[in-house]
Amino acid sequence: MNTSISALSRDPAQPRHDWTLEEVEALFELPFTELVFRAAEIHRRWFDPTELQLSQLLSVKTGGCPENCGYCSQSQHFKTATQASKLMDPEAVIAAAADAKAGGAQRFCLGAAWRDLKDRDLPKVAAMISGVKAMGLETCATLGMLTSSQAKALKAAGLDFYNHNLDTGPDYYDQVVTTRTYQDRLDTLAAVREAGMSTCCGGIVGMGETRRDRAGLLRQLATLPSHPESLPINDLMPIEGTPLGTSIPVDGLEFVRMIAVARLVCPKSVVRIAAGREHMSRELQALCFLAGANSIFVGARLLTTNNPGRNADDVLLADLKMRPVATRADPQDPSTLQTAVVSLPSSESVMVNGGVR
Ligand code: SAM
Ligand code: DTB
Ligand code: SF4
Repeated sequence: MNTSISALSRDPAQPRHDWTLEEVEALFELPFTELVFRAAEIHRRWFDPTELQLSQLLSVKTGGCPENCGYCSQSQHFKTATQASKLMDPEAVIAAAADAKAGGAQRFCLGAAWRDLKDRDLPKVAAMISGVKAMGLETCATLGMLTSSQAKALKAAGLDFYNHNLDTGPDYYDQVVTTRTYQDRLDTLAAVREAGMSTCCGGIVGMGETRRDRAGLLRQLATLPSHPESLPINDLMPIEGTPLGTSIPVDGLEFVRMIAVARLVCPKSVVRIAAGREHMSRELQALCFLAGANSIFVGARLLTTNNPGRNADDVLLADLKMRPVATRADPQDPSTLQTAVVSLPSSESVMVNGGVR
């Protein structure tokens, strides 16, 4: 088969790992309606477009971080309004997780303002994870860099997902943070995959990057050995006192393009509108869902900043006739991740990322 015929016969819904930067940039350049339509089509091949995955964050150790990420309220390099605090006790974390579950969260994500996890903190963190897991919630943590043995210990404690963002494209990275390298992030992601956990990995828009940098981030995610199971796209929450606190916001339509291209290059990933919904209209969020976003953070707080909160989100979901996705029995059990064919009321058959339905 010659190249042009094999390219024509390629099913765009099948994940690829050989994306070039030029191909990803070309998707961004499509007419807006064409891009959103294509992304919506691919979304329906793997997911029910009326379903949303709901995660909730808790900052279990706030502030005082030695890294200098230019967007972050928790870096000790910048003077911000965020108060530093010590690592929480597992009992308090488990109580917060119970509240989150009662409020409808499906996954609970522990965030710590660390450059890397220290072995001395592992027992306390492991107790938090196993307590949250025992409650029937999916577990996620974001604790900075990990060694392979730490990743294995977290997995053994019951951790399903590890969040570690690449933040931006490789060429813009050193404009955002200089205390670690892109390769450091890739190494931790490799340790997480090798330990058998799912990865949650994405980035931030609105840090002064170009569209090429945004395409560079998505290309990087799409060429990882396996696509992230969760792909968060954060719209910068500007923090007074940080170098990026006065960045010019990204236009809403460009944010939708970012979501749509993420959906096209990582067709089976759960794409999250992460930070930034606080300053997005309901219509903009709806457009993101049309373009392939199928996850949000719920709860009134992210880590140190605000989020819409339960009442606004309940109304939004009701008005859009969307509902929480049925939680998988075990995200680590490959049999629950297999795709299944389901019928929509229209009798149109679609492929969805299955599990208990
Ligand atoms: N210290 C760990 C790390 O950096 O991996 C975990 C916590 S860190 C706050 C988690 C992620 O939140 C960052 O990688 C970044 O992508 C996102 N984030 C942090 N501050 C943000 C902000 N002001 N606006 C949008 N996203 C932000
Ligand atoms: C992700 O991609 N975004 C979350 C979570 N993963 C850890 C964090 C958003 C933080 C927003 C700023 C704040 O609340 O401090
Ligand atoms: Fe530290 Fe994470 Fe904030 Fe960077 S993003 S300063 S590593 S808490």
